[in-house]
Amino acid sequence: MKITFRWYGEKDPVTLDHIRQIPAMTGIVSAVYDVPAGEVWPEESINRIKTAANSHGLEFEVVESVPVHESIKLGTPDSGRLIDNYCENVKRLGKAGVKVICYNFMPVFDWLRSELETQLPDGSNALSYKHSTVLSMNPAESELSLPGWDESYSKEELKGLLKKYEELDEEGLWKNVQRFLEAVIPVAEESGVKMAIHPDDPPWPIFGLPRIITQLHNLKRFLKLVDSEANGLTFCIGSLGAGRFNNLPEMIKEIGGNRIHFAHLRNIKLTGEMDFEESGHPTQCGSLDMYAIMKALYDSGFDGYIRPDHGRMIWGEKGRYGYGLYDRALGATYLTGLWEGISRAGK
Ligand code: DNO
Repeated sequence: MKITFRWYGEKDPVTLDHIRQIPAMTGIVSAVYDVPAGEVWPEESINRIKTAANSHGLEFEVVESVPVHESIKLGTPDSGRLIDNYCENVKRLGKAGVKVICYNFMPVFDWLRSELETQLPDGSNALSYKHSTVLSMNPAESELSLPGWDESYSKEELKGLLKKYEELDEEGLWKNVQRFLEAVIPVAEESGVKMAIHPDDPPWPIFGLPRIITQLHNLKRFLKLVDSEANGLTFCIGSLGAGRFNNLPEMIKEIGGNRIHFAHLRNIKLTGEMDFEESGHPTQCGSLDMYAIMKALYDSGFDGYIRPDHGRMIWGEKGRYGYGLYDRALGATYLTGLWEGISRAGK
């Protein structure tokens, strides 16, 4: 297991100097941020991230994310060219020493929260999700913005996209993800890269858009589409754990450590049937049993990368929602300690 930390590049207020001081940190998780989705990443840009990481004593072995262009998800006629570009990115990243690529197949919107600054009783701020608020939102008019979202669309383009998805049901999305995998996985195998799809967050359809990477049955179906170790998962417990129907340790056991290449480990507190707040990482702060989850990962033979995920804003920190330094750093040391306890006891 290697513990890593997400870094949003040169413009991130959290610097590589900060990250290297987090105890036991091995590397960064990053991406080329100035190339639009669907285009090929220049090798110089990839190598710049690697050089910056390495010069701070950190590795750059995990990319999050190489975005999948909406035309690929929709299966429109230009998707062939865009899939070729995707394959080229996989090759280039493999050449630069990247071992895992995280990506997602969520239509239009990436992760979603309804509140960005929910005040918790201890005075910290966290992201939260209230389903009734989301139901009342108009996605084409909302001003909401979260780190990692593709915001290159105008309001008109966004409306057009939403309309196109109305004609594509879940089975259509399955067909398009299969076509994507059939092209990309052989290239990943040749390039020494493992693909790791990120689950849909939250794990249910939003704004009438289909979502398929949501629960055990679907994850198993996904892994069988192309039955190769290079076709794997990012096991994001905050995403999957929002669904009360998901038993996370059981899912890890069923899937097996050889298909989980990356784990996003954070805690959430379930506050309603489909509502939750993000919390501090330790088990006692939220609804997820972090010990049972990490133990299941250990027992499954998992040997991939982990990272702390969204942190609360604590100690007056201001920054990217979910991606400040302090609470994620606390999360990292907690995860490192928990893993040490589990792995030593397992010997
Ligand atoms: C949220 C993240 C997501 C995730 C992408 C992966 O913080 O976990 O933005 O990185 O969906 O493609």
